[in-house]
Amino acid sequence: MFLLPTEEAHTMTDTAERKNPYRLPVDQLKAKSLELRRDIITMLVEAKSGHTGGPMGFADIAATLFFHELVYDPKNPKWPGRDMWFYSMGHMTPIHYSALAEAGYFPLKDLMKFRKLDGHLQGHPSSLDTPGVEVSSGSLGQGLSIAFGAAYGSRIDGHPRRVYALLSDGEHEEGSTWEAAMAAGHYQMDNLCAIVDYNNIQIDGHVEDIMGLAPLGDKYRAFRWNVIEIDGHDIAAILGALDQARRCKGKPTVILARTVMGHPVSFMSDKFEWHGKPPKPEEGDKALAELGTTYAEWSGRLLNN
Ligand SMILES: Cc1ncc(C[n+]2csc(CCOP(=O)(O)OP(=O)(O)O)c2C)c(N)n1
Ligand SMILES: [Mg+2]
Repeated sequence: MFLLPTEEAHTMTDTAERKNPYRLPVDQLKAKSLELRRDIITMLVEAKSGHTGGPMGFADIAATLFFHELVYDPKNPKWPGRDMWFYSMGHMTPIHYSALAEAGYFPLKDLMKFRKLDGHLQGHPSSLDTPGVEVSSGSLGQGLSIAFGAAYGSRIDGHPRRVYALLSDGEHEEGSTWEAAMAAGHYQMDNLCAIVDYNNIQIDGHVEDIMGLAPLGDKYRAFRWNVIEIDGHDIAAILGALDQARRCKGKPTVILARTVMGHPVSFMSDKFEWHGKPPKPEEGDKALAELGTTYAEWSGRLLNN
């Protein structure tokens, strides 16, 4: 039997209660994505370093995954019955950590120690330090291979879990992504779902100007994938795509989610300059005002929970 390194053999009891612990409806998922965005801005102002734009753009997808779709137990991160997700885009930690904290993996106040020496939330995720982080990442292009391996192992095990590879558009410039795509198509890995944060932005410009990906859907179809294209800010569409992916048999699914970097903050939206910098305090105030709160209110919420 194939075993993932830290896991014990699963039993029927381990997997019997497989469901998301929240299963929030659409309106509450929208509210949750707003909370995640407030967390991101607040923790980045406090940290004085980190990535703002990508995490903000991915908040609707993360809210839907963590508060409706993924199967996990925040009090038992290594529960053998869990789904697995891999943030291949390691720089997206602000959204990954805020979702983990809001889901109950660790206290919200830990977010205020993002990137600090006395905290456990590194700039890029470390599976040795942070509960809920399945694998360390940051070197782009590795996540789909890792997810493919986990999906293949789970299938050999007869485990009902689903495996999610959370990918960026920029990292499709890495050849290893395409090796994994080819393997997953060939092996008909229908327990694998990739979600691409298709914001058309990478570190210093637009993806189409630097190394064009289009037509990305056709490329995945050529590699024998089920392809779903959605607006990555439409929560009902995200739910529908995840459902369709779950029901697709004989093929892995890729959800190409069109997102806007920095969304919905006016002065961050679709600006590659916000890829890798935090808001200065006055920029944080402006962003939080657009998100309906203040730094004092939201940092107070984080520090007291
Ligand atoms: C293998 C590798 N090469 C380069 C980098 C440096 N890098 C970090 S983020 C990034 C931009 C990639 O674009 P995308 O992942 O789409 O990021 P977005 O700007 O949309 O958040 C790059 C080149 C890296 N982390 N890993
Ligand atoms: Mg991008």
